[in-house]
Amino acid sequence: MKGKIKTIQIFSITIFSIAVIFLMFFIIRSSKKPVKQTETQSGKLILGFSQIGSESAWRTRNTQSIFEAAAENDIQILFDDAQQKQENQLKAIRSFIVYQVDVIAFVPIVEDGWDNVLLEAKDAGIPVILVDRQINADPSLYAGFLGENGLEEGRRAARFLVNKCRNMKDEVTIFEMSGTENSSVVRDRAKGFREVISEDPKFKIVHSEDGDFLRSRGKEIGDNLLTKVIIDKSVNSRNRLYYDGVLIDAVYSHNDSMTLGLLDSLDAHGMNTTGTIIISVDAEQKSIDALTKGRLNCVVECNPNLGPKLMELVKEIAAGRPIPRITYNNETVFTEDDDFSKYKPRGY
Ligand code: GYE
Repeated sequence: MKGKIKTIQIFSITIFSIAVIFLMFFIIRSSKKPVKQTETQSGKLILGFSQIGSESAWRTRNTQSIFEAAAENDIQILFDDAQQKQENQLKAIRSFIVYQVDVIAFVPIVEDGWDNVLLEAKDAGIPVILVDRQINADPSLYAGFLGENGLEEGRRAARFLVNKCRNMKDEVTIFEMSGTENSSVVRDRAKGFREVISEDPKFKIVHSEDGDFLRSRGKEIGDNLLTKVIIDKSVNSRNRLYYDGVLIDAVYSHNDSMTLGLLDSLDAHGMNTTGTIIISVDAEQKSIDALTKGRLNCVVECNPNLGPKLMELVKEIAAGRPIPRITYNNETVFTEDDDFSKYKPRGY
């Protein structure tokens, strides 16, 4: 009997001490507040970054610039490539909120449809920075914008054309290749360009075609134009472009990828359109090379290197300090009149 009591005592003491250990464990655990894992674990800031995709050399360089600058600033990036789909960006931003990143930055592929997800970020207390493109939304839903001044880029393209055609009395016909529909950058590049050419009625945009910022689309547009030229025997010139039988004096392309696509098409048809003025935007190396070879007349720079400035803004906002509503990147214009020997490698 004594033995049995002893066993029961030992057994109950063991159970009791295990229970105590468990209890202590839970008390310790529950006393710990679920803090953002950044500060405690790595002490690093975490930036959730949603990129729209990799549709152009410009975009690829833009992404690289952000990763390089994050590494230099010891900022951890949660990165998402949305493959050109807004719904993927919305999903990515929601996952950043769940993860409780310190700051969210994203390139809005189009202008509309962001209010709800940005409200969720605001409710979660996570500041948001717009990168490269702008949106139509309640301004209180994001802290600021960093990127290009698309309006000024459009104006610069037009100013080159106006100057180039200053001695031309007759009508100047323009064929426009525009980028991703409903994106702020297309809205602004189109508006800035029209603002300047509208000062002289001789400038006429005969057609505007959406090439979605893609080289493949640029080639398609070129092929369509050229096929028409070849079929339509009425037009006798093989170094000029025509749209619906109308001679095109100038092409205004919203990005280099589409422009290079158009040059691909001209090459494929054995045509060199030295007679057509071609103006492009971005200034990637391949288009600067085409400019120096006389295949383009003007390239308006859009600077993809937004990384360093973005990390500055991320650190400011994470420290609870305000950032400017708008921060434009520095940009220039390259033209056929430049001293090409002064050109530096573009890096993209
Ligand atoms: O011009 C183009 C890219 O948003 C400014 O997007 C950017 C544009 C750039 O696809 O190459």
